[in-house]
Amino acid sequence: MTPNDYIAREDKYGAHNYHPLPVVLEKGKGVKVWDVDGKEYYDFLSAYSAVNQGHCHPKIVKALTDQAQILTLTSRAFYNNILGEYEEFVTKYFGYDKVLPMNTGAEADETALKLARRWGVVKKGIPNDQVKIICCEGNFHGRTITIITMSNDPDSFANYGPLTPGFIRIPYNDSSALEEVLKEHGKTTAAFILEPIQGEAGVFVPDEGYLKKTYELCKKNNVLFIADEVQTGIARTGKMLACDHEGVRPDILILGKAVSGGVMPVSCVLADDEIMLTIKPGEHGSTFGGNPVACKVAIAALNVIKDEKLAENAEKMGKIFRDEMKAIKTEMIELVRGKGLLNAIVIRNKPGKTAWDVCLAMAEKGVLAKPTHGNIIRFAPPLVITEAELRDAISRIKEAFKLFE
Ligand code: IF1
Repeated sequence: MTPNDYIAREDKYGAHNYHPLPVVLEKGKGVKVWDVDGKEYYDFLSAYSAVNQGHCHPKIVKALTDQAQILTLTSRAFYNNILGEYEEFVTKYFGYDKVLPMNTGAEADETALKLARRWGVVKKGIPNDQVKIICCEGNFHGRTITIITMSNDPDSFANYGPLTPGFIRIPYNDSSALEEVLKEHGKTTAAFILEPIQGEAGVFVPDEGYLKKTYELCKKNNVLFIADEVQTGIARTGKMLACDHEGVRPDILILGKAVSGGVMPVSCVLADDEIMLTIKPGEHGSTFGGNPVACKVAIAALNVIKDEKLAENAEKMGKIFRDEMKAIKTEMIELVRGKGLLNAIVIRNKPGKTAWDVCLAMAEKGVLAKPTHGNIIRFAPPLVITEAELRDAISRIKEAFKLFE
C-alpha cells in the first residue's frame, strides 16, 4: 500500500471529523516517528502533549504488557489489588486527599463539573437549579455536549442542538471580569474553570499573576478554582503543573493525556475530601476508569517524569527553542510564545504561505507539527528531547522557513 492508499481507506471508512497532515505513521521511539515509507521525523506535536515521556517508553510499555497478562479489568463492582496502589501513589504525587480515576480528558472535565456542582449544592447551599460555573472565552475542555456548551468556537458547539444551562463565560486573562461577575453571581457560583495556559486557543499564556489573582477571588467568594491541566500538566510547561509557576494549588485538578505517556487513555480528577466525598457510591463512575492496566501504566509514566527530570528539561529546552525561533529572520513569523515545551508560532498567512504550507514544508524536512486556528503552529515535542536533537530539529525548521523566502 502507498501512503495515499492508507489515506483513501481512512477517508472511505472513517468519519470525517479530522483533517490530518498527509503523513502516515507506523512507528515511534522517543522523540521520533517513522512513516510507512520509512522516512524519519521529529514529532513536535506529541499527540497534543500526551506523549511527554516519548514514544513507546520502555518502562511504560513494560508496565502495560506485564499487567495486561495478569488482570486487565474488573470494573469497580469488585476491588482489585492495583487500584489502591495507584490511588495512594497519585494522591501523594500531587498532594491531594483523593483521586477519581477516569479515561479521557473530557470525562475528567465532566467529572470535575459534576463534582463542583455537587459541592455547590450540598456544601455551599446553592439551590440545585441555580448552580453556575464560570468558564473562559477561548477555552478547550473536550467534546461532550456539556463541555462544548462552554466553548465559544462555533466549530465546537454549532448545530449540536440544545446545550447545557448553568455556565457563564468571561474573557480570559482578565481578572477584573471575574471580579465583576462574582459580584453579581458569587453566591450561586460553584466554580471557576480554566486552562492555566490555553492550548487550543493557540498556546495563549496569560499575564503573570492572573492565576494567583483569580484564585484569590475564588477564595474570597467561596468558589472552587478548577484547573484543567490535561494539556499543560505533567511537566509540559517546565513545572509539574502550569499552576506551579504561580504557586497556586487548584481546589480541583484535572489531568489526562500524559498521565499515561500516551500509551492508553488515563485521566483523573484530584481534590480534597470536603469536595470529593460529596459524590457517594452509585452517583458517578466509569467501566474502565482506574482499571489495573491503566493504574500500572500511570504509575510508570509518572515515575518517568521525575526519574528523567522532564520538567527541568522542558524548561531548559523551551528557552532554547523560543530564542532560536525569535532569531529567525522572516516576514512570515508574527510572534513566538509559550512556556517550557508548549510553544506556538503565529504565522502571517499569505496565499501559498500559510501555516498549513509551513507544516507541509517542515514535514518534508523531517519535523511534524500541526496548524491550529488557521495561522498558529503548535510546537510541543516529547519532553525527553536532548539539546542535540532539539538543535537538529530547529535547523530543519529554519530550512523549511527558507523555502518561503
Ligand atoms: C481533539 C486542541 C490540544 C484539552 C484540555 C481537555 C481535553 C483537551 C485542556 C480533552 C484535549 C485535544 C483534543 C484533540 C485536540 C486537542 C487539542 F487542539 F484542541 F486544543 F491538545 F491542543 N482539556 N485536547 O486540551 O481531552 O477528551 O481529548 O482526552 O482532536 O479534540 P480528551
